[in-house]
Order: sequence, then structure tokens, then C-alpha cells
Amino acid sequence: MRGAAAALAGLVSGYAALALAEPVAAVIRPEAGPVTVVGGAAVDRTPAAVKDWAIRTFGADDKLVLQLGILAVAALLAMALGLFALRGRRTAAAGVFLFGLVGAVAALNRPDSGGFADALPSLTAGLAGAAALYVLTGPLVSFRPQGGPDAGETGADTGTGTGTAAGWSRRRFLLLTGAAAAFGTGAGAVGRALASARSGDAIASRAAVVLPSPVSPAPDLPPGAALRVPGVSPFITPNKDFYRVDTALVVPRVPADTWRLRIHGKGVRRELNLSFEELLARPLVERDITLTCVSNEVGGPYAGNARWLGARLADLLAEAGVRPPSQGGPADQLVARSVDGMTLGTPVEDVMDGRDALLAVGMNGEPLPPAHGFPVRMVVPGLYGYVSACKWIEDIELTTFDAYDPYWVKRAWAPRAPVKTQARIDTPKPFARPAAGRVTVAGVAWAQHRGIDRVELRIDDGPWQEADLATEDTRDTWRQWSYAWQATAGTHTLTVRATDRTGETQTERRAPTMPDGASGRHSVVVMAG
Ligand SMILES: Nc1nc2c(c(=O)[nH]1)N[C@H]1C(S)=C(S)[C@@H](COP(=O)(O)O)O[C@H]1N2
Ligand SMILES: [Mo]
Repeated sequence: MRGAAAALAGLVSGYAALALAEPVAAVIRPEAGPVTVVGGAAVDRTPAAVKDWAIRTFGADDKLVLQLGILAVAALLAMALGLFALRGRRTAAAGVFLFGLVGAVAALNRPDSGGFADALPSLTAGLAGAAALYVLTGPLVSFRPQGGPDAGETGADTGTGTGTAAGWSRRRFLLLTGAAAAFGTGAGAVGRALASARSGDAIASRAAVVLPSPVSPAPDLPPGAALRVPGVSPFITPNKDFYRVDTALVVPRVPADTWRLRIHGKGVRRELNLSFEELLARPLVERDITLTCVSNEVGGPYAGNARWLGARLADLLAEAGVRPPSQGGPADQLVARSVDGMTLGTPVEDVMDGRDALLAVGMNGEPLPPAHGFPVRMVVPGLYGYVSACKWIEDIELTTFDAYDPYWVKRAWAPRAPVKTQARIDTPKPFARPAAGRVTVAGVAWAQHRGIDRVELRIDDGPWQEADLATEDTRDTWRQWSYAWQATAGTHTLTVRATDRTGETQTERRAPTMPDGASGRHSVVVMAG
């Protein structure tokens, strides 16, 4: 009983501590919350293969799973410290404070750390947790069955009249524990209210943005570019369905009116420092571009196609005096840095070779959604997101591949990563049971900036059959395809492959996503009947 009470005291102390950190973090910086900073440190230290597995297994829930994992570990540690307090309350309390210190150190070491203030939420949690554990476990150790004052650590507590047969003050313990839990719940609620008031600023800032018309609008979709086949990925991915992959445990909220972008580094003759307003005042172009993630497995969901509005990055670089390596420029790598300290490296040559590399402000007719990089992000056709698509961008440095390894490259991903040609079967779904007879097989294929020229489908071990391709929008976008299959009863394997405009057919050779993107062909098994 006393043990269970001690574990409960630990748990409630931990709860109250983390809850109290919430309003503190909301005032200082939501990104500085103890669970967020420890989670961020964990993300940075997770082996790339595990992270890739987490993205594949938990998808967009990967962050939630991580945070729940941290809370579970914290709960276990808190209960252990509660039990330990039965032997030494001061030492156990010091242990709780130590975890607060760990959080503080993690906070100060975040790449986006805002300085000493970032340590405060964790320090507050450590102090509050230590005090709570000390107080809550008081009634558990301060009263002996024999009666009389306890000569131990809490000599001041006489425990008069509240002792139980078990030798500890149950009523007092329950009162204190209940109060601590209630306090924590209140603090958490205040924290959430403050945080939502704060993110309200960024939301208001986004709502106030009026996107200018492009000087060069995207042409209307050619007729026949969007198939009307149920189950196929829509040609343009709605923002709410667009995949999201990033390391941010809290979506950075960057008000547009304080946003600035600096362009500097090797070979820059005139440093540029742009405000959001100045960026919007430039000639903006609108382009359809398909974005894909290097963590996408063959047949996976991490690809999306949107109509982006933005400034051509090559023009800005030219204005800064940057020349691509092919014209003698000294920098071959452009390192983009986001407000949360993420770094992504892109070949300068690719950005300046005439393709529509954008500093994007709009996505499908609205300002970028916060999760997709509001107010400004990069998008470069033909390159995986981790080497091009910096969200919440605030800095561009011209450097070399030799001189600097950005975030993912430090974690063993390839420094250069053009998108690999891929075709995906969207319908029928794996293990579907279509009626025998005519079944429309359909999906999408992509080879951004090269273009898709052919998609073929094979039933079981039969010959490759040409699929019908939707009309091409641009070579920077995916292409839908469909195939009218006369399904016979039984189990069949459908396999798809695409050929890009260089004439290369997507390889059969399977490669994992690490280090530069998965290869192989997508197959789906169906039971026609
Ligand atoms: N700041 C920041 N930008 C980032 C990332 C990130 O973790 N942080 N992830 C990149 C990766 S791996 C991909 S695939 C794309 C995904 O963009 P989306 O979430 O808008 O689909 O963003 C890129 N830009
Ligand atoms: Mo990615």
C-alpha cells in the first residue's frame, strides 16, 4: 500500500511538473517545452534507419508516437523515483530535479534554441516536480506506527492524529496528492489557452496575407490531364491531404510581418535581405510541381502535387551576383536553413539551370499552410524534399558540398538526391476482391523534371501491356495512368513500371529508401471472383 502510494506520488509529481511547464513554455516559446526539446534531441540522435522506419510505420503519427513514448518513459521514471523517496526523500527529489536539468540542457542545445530562456520550462518542471515529490511523500514517511514525532528528515511534521494503522497519514496524503493533480490540470489548461492565443497571432498573420496575382500563371490543366477514375490520386492534391514530413514536434509559427530571408555566402556579391512584403512585390510565377519524399517506399504515400506560387530562386541568386558552377561560380551547394534549425542542401547548378526552383508563398491558391512552411518555403522540381524543399526558410547560404553537410547528410543520407522514376498502383487496393470482368487499374507515375513517357502493367507473369496515360501537365508533375483489365477469377499480381523521357525504364532492382530513395516496382495482389 505504502509502495503504491509512493509510486502514485511520483506519478502525480511528474504530471504536475510537466503540466506547470506548459504555461511557462507558452509564454517563452512553445518549442521549448520539456517533452518537445527532449523529443527533438531524440529525433536528432535516432539512427536514420530507425527514423525512416518510424516515418514508414507511423506515417504522420510518428511525432505523436514519439511524444507518447517519452511520456511513458517519464511516467515510469517518476514512479521509480516515488518508490525511491521512501528511502530518501531528498535524494529522490534531487533525482527529479536532475531530469529537469536534462531537459534544460536539451533545450539549450536545440538548433533553434532561443537562449537561456529556453531552459526555463524544464527548470521550472524540475523544481516543481522535486518539491511536489518531497511534499507528497512526506505523509508516507513521517509517521510511525508507534506514534510520536518522526525524527527523520521531516522532523517538523508531527503528524498528529492523522496516522493510520498502516503507519502513514492516508488522509493527508490523499489531500496533498489530489491538490497536486488538480493544480497540474489547471496549469495545463492555462498553458493551452496561452499557447492558442499565441499561435493565434501567426494564424491572424496568415489570414491577413493577400497573395498577388502571378505575372506568369500556371497554364490551365490540359484536357485529359485529370482522369475520372474512382480511387486514383487526384491530379492536384488538396492541401489538407498533402503528406507532411518534417522533424518539427511543434509546427513553427512564423508571423509573415517579422519574416526575413538572408542570402549570403561564397560567390555572393550583394547580400540580400528580404522581407515578406518585398518577396511578394517581386514578379511571382505559378507552377504545378510534384513533391516526393526520399522516405517513400515503392508504392508509398509520400508524394503530392500542388500548384505553387512563388518567386524564382534563380533570379534572386543572380541578383545577389551568384553564378552556377558551370559558369565559374565558387559555390556548388546552397544550404537553406529554417527557423527551427533544419538545414537542407541543394545543388546550385540545379537551382540555376532554368527549372522552376521556387521560393514559394502559395499552395493551391492559398498562403502556405503552417505545416507546409508558412510563410515561405523552397520547392525544386526533380529533387527529393530533404535536399530541396526547406519549409519555414529564413536563411540561404552559398557554400560547397565539401565544406558543409546538412542535417540529413550528417545522418548518412546522400548529399545529392534526384527523384527516382516511380509508378504506383492506387486502385485496386492490395487484397481487394473485384468482380471478375472489366476492372480499371489506375495510379500515378512520376519522374519530376524528366517527365513520364510510358507506363506499363503486367498481370502475373504475363507480357508488359501499355497503360493509357493521362495528358501531361508538365514534366515536373506526376501523370495519372489507367488500364482496362479483363480480370479472370482467381488471385493475381499486378505490377507496374514507368519509363521516363530519357528513355530509362524504372529499375526492377529493389533498393531501400536509404540513402537516396527506394527503387523497385510496385505490385498489388488482388483476388478477383
Ligand atoms: N524546416 C524543414 N523543412 C523541411 C523538412 C523538415 O524536417 N524541416 N523536411 C523536408 C522533407 S524530408 C520533405 S519530404 C518535405 C516535405 O514537405 P511537406 O511536409 O510540405 O510535404 O519538406 C522538407 N522540408
Ligand atoms: Mo522527405
